[in-house]
Amino acid sequence: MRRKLVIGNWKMHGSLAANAELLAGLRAAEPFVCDTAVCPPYPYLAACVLALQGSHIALGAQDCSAHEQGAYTGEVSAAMLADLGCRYVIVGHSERRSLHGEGDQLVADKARMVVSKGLTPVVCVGETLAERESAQTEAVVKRQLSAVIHTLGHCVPQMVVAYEPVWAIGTGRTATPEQAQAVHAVLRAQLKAATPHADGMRILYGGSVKPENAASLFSQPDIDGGLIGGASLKAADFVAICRAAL
Ligand code: G2H
Repeated sequence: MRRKLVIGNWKMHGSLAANAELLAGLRAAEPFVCDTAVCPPYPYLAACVLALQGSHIALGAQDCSAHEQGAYTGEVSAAMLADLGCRYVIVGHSERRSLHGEGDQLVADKARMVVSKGLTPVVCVGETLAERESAQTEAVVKRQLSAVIHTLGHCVPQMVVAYEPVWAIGTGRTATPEQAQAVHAVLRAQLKAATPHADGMRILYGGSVKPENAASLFSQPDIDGGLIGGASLKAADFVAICRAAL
């Protein structure tokens, strides 16, 4: 039995005041039946650590460098995120892949760096609309996950996978529970071929998850929670989504 996990990806939103209000709203709703985490922008992580003291809501980051340390202006290392108290690091989000040209091997290298610092990479995979419409969905997500599987080796069970169809991200267009489950089953099978621990691994769904559609998505056998963007910015919505993750 996998415990569900709901992660808020705040993307490039927030302010000190808005974050404090949001976290206070989430803390007031604790405890949750699922595991929960929030991923604020880097500059707010330290303040969020303090705001989450004594809470079961974990902290994550939205990205990290594939490098250990060094002359990489603007980059943030996985070691720094561990130092701050992060538990999760999102890697390979489609916005990183499409807007910053991140390829499969770079994403895999980031995941390996995250694992090496004792943190959990949340590895995002997903197809574009053109790829779905040309029946490439399975091939694309398998290719993306394969790079990470080969790079992590025996550490594969330490990652969380997030399936985020690009056409459903921030568009208000959600994959149906059946569409999402079909891809999650493909990913589970791929993990099973790589590790005997695949049944214990969590595969999250992301892409316009809202309070209204969360329960039907989370009721699918291979959907183990969600990576939530827009709806994670309002405490009431994020709380409702966490409560749907039974
Ligand atoms: C997908 C998701 C969070 P949203 O990017 O990672 O965002 O829920 O706004 O589609």
